[in-house]
Amino acid sequence: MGNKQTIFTAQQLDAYQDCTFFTRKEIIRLFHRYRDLAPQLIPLDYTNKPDVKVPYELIGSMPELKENPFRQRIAEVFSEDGEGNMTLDDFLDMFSVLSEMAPRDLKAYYAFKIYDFNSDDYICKSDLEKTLNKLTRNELSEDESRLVCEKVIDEADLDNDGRLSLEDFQHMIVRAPDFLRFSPCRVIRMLV
Ligand SMILES: [Ca+2]
Ligand SMILES: [Ca+2]
Repeated sequence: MGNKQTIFTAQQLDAYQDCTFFTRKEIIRLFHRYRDLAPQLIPLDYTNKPDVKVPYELIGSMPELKENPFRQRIAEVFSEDGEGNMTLDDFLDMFSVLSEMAPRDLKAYYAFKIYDFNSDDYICKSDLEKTLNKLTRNELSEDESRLVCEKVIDEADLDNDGRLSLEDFQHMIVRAPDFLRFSPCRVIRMLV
């Protein structure tokens, strides 16, 4: 036990560094945050890749997520099981994309997946309504919400198929980058 760091092998740390925007130090710090969520579940030795997950309830209660109306969708999108229960790899991926170092294109790609509630690779009107209701914390009436959604689709739907593909969405983001920031008032002002 003389080694300071016995959680990962050097190769594992290299791989994590390659797949995320984090330094070794940050990876180890995030590992400890991950483990602290469920110390009885998560071993301190990851060199043999333990097959364990932290349940969504604990992930969603983290300070970075607990105020975010999309926390459950975020966890679902980043979890391999699709239900928000996270392996360490899922967890590091999520924080990497949410970090300031992640490029806007990558954030937009994941925002699209998060807003695509039924995971059919399009944001349709009902996805957009759900997104809007979460962004505004249900402050819009049904009519207002429908109106905004129609307007968004009308403006962003470049190929006129009545729904937003990733490409449509990326164009919209370029014109209205604040959409990525999950800020209700700004989004509404911008869209209406
Ligand atoms: Ca969809
Ligand atoms: Ca379209």
